[in-house]
Amino acid sequence: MSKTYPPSESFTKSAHIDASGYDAAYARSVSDPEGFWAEEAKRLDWIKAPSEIRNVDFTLGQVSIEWFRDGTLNVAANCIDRHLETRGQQTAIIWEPDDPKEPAQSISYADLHRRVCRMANVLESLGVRKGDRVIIYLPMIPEAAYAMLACARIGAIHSIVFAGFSPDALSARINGCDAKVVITADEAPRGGRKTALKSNTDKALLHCKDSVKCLVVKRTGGQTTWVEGRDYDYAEMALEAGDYCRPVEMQAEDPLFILYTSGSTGQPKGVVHTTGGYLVYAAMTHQVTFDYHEGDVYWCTADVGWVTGHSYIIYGPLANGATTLMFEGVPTYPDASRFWQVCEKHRVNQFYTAPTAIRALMGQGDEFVTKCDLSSLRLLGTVGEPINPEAWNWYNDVVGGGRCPIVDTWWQTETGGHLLTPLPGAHALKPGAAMKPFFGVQPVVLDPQTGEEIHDNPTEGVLCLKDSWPGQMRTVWGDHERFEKTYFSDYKGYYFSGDGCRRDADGDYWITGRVDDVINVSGHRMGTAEVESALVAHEKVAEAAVVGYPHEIKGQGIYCYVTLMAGVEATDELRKELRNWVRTEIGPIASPDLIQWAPGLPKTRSGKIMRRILRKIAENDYGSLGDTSTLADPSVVDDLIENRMNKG
Ligand code: 6R9
Repeated sequence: MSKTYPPSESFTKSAHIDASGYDAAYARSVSDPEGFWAEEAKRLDWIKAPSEIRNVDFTLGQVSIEWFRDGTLNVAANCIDRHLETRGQQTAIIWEPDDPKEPAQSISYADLHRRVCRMANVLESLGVRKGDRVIIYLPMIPEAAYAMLACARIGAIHSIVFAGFSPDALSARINGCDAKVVITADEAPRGGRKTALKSNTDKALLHCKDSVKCLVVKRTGGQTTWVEGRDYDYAEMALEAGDYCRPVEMQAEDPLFILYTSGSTGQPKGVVHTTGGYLVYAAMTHQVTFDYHEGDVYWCTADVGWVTGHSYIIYGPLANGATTLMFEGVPTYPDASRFWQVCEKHRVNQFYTAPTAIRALMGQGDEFVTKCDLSSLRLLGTVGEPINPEAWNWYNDVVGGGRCPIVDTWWQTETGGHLLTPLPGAHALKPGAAMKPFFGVQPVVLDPQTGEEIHDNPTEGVLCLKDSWPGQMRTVWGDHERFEKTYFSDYKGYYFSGDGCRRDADGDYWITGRVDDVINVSGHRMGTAEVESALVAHEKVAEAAVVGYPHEIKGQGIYCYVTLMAGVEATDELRKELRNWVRTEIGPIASPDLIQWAPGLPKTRSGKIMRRILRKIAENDYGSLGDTSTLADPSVVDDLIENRMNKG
């Protein structure tokens, strides 16, 4: 049994939820979901309070998910207006620019109200009305938040395209949701470099309807070309725009946003989230998971281009009247100390990031962390992928100084908010475990072959959800059939997450990764994450990705791509050493068959390793790599192909 980390007495004392509080509230949330969520809905200011709480059907062919159906509200009014009286002068958003020499900004709730109203009026003057779609293609600047909230204010549906995406990806999304307006900036500074967003948008718009308008925020003042009658200068228009714009009354089930996300097949899907349920869920999870208290400074390092940025930089925190930090830059610019310097500078209390960032920083040494004053930190969080125990321990010891609980939050674009996570004042943490269901969430482990629920512990299988929660996606934009097929057809009557998981003897959940990443070696099923975790536990390994490849005798063999720590020599000796290392860490069945030195791994711009590509290379099938254009650095693929291990 590995070490567990119970919450400290002092943390539990002031926490929103302690252990018995969790047990009681969880039990109620599943035995009386109507009563539970009717109560939780009161977190929001409704124009008309809902009387119908849930209408849910997971039956294939008639999947339908509705929460708070007859309620009406406005998301922007909930995130801004209702705070004005009590905290108008409190900082809503701290903005920290890419370049630390540029001053940070503090935007109060009163400022935010004015800015969002102006942006809303600008959008209205461009013809945007309730139900219209607006694409947001911006850097991590305050205008991105204004744009989101301005859309919500007038009932327009936003769809954010991460600023790292190409013109092709952008035009596909503009056309996919038939957007009226694209909001962009001249350039996006990141890590000391600049991406020419306006010029990308110009290219994208060549493939879109002529009627699409382009609203341009000037971030750097860089050179742009201008198309009269199509392009509009945001700063100029905002000067003219009025300071007030009335929030539109929305139905709870009116769409709030669309966010495109990739699945295992086909083109990215437009995940649709709606107004009432999404906001209740984002607000509640933000408060409870991060144990957010009035006055705290909270920082989520994600980009608003991903769901984490939607729920946990903007909507959840602002609905709670929090101070939320928006960071334009990257963890390693100007150097590997930047995250910690920002924490020190703004006295951050809760810090939420991704394991990939933790691993990258861990490889740079402790000094970058220890030279900063991190005494303000009270809680740490991770999201996006399983965290290996070494990274967890480093995060805990070096960043958190052993004082800060770590919430390992498992969720997806599709889920709107956290589904599995420890609650920091309630649960004894286990490094690498996503632990417990959030309130109202009913995870089940299914046998992937039979689709039957497994009730005994410990166990392992595919992770499904048996019932709905308010933050669940409602449909795929324009393609409800695809929604049903993707999530409700493999296991009838359940929402299928696409992830595998383990439930230990205590009933705690451990995500083992996407089920398409599970490999079967000599009849033994193994999570590639397990082998990866073992490899990165070795002091010379910075990062590793493991996939299966066809093996004559074993069925599948284990193929490892390994990135070494800076300065470590790649030798055959070291290969042997690593193989033995994994054998002793996990057992002989996990012994790597092939180890390829990888100077870089193919990652999406959000930092997820693209295992699909690594599998193809390992399988000798690199003729059909598929779309590599969304990779952060497509050139790493060529190097991997060149140096593939089992040639011929
Ligand atoms: C929020 C987000 C979703 C996929 C998900 C899973 C992986 C996310 C995780 C995790 C292990 C965690 N994932 N959180 N795996 N532990 N705490 O990341 O959304 O980009 O849609 O990705 O990410 O595989 O299915 P999204």
